[in-house]
Amino acid sequence: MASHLKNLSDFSHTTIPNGSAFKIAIVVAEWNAKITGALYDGALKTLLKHGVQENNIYSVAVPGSFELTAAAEIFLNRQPDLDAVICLGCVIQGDTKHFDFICDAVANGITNVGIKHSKPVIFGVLTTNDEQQALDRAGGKHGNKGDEAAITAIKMADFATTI
Ligand code: DLZ
Repeated sequence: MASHLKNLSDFSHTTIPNGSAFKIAIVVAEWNAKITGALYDGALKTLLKHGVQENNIYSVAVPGSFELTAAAEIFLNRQPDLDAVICLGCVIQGDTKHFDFICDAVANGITNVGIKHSKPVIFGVLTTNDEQQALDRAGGKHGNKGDEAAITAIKMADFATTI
């Protein structure tokens, strides 16, 4: 059960829970595969580092980031015992409005799937102006957003099962 926090500092730097009890799916978009592959490697390594068992991690690929929403929805329908779904993609700005449509659709779609199933569905989608910005966030100078997505999944799975 939730308890009252003693002071404001309890909000900062919460420890990362042990993930050994959780079943987590990772859905990876194939578009910009060099980048999404690096996000995937980071997410997988981080889940394992925090105790998620290898046989409780389910990985699938979908063609593009637009498909992440449907894949998360299908996953949670077929496997309702999942504790979280991590969606990984990379959308790079081009000359047309495609970027805006995909980013809006996947952000709203992932949000709605999570609410519908009352499960954490994690937005691990890079939305960048160019490839270099994406590389910088997929194991480059700004870290790996796949790692962050994995930590968020564990924290939210813990939240959902202990609140
Ligand atoms: C079509 C398209 C374009 C132009 N750009 C990207 C992108 O930068 N990143 C990405 O993940 N996917 C892209 N796609 C593919 C769409 O996500 C989707 O797969 C197609 O529109 C088919 O539904």
